[in-house]
Amino acid sequence: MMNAARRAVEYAAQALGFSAIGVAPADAPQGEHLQSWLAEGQHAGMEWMLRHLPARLNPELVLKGVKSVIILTYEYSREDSRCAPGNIARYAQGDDYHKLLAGKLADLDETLSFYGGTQRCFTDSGPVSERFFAARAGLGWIGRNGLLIRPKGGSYCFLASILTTLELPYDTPMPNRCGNCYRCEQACPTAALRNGSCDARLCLSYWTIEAKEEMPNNIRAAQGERIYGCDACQQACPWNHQRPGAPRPTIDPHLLMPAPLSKLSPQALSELKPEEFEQLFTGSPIRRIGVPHLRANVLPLANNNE
Ligand code: B12
Ligand code: SF4
Ligand code: SF4
Repeated sequence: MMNAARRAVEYAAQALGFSAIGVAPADAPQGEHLQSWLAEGQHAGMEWMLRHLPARLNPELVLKGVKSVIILTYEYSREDSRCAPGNIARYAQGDDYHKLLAGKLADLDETLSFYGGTQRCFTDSGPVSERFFAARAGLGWIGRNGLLIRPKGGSYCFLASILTTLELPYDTPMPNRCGNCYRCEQACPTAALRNGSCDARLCLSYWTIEAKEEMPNNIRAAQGERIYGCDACQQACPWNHQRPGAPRPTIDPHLLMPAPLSKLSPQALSELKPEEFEQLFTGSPIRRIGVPHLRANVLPLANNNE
């Protein structure tokens, strides 16, 4: 019966465009690393991470009776993220993935309900350690850049999670294959990576997206052309380099950069009026940072280009 539920959700996920699926037992995730990371303040200004801690350590608080955590991967663009206005991280070039994947997850929820399950679904939105469960579900390993690395797909993918009360057949974790490689650590412009983990206080992704406070000068000096997110520790990773003859994954066209954005200059982007910002970024993940933060990210580039 539960094998049938697993087959049904696998089949439905493939039809919805997910590239892989794995299942992990929902036992309390190993929390020592997360707790010491938080205790050291590496979450910077993301106070919500402290509030999420009890639920992170105990998935039962997220869904009563939870037995399994299903993790799905969804590919995003691998193209160089340099466009006219600057460097936008690959994952944020197209439509908002939270919304795109929410509809697909609702379909999978329905499939699992048919087999008697109760579910809660998330993508980058809930108190679930998505990378931990992805590795536990055998989809890849956690690299020195802190990201899930897949032997055939690298790290350019979103993770989505479904907590379910169904006890599905579980997958086996795979060994870490980073070996003696430290390219991600060496490529990080701010030395944010240490011992396989990223310190958000130093991370350009944090400063260009999440931070409510002004970017400190030492981080600003390392910003380069990045105006939203940072891909340096992914670009450096050999598992993300296209192997000759290997098939390229099909990317959902919703996740590609729209032409009007790719043609803007940093100057034009820094001078956007609120209504122009809305027009350009409605439906994009970039919208959430608002005009003042985007302007602050773009201004150094706009000034350089004058
Ligand atoms: C907070 C957050 C951030 C913060 C903090 C980053 C960080 N250090 O986690 C900021 C804003 C900086 C950020 C940046 C990015 N993020 Co982010 N982020 C998250 C979020 C919401 C939580 C991550 C978290 O819990 N961090 C706390 C640390 C301590 O946990 P952790 O590193 O995951 O460690 C766990 C496991 O590794 C494991 N573990 C157990 N024992 C041990 C022992 C050791 C020694 C280690 C190392 C780990 C370990 O347990 C830990 C706790 O559960 C997740 C979504 C989610 N709900 O999970 C997305 C998520 C991790 N982010 C994602 C992405 C894409 C990015 C960026 C690439 C975006 C960009 N291009 O700008 C960068 C990459 C930065 C990096 N190298 O990590 C994706 C990753 C996809 C993938 N292939 O792995 C996720 C999963 C979102 C999603 N659903 O797709 N992110
Ligand atoms: S996202 Fe950029 S700043 Fe953050 S850890 Fe990776 S390379 Fe460093
Ligand atoms: S760059 Fe090297 S060390 Fe870093 S995640 Fe990739 S394989 Fe691992």
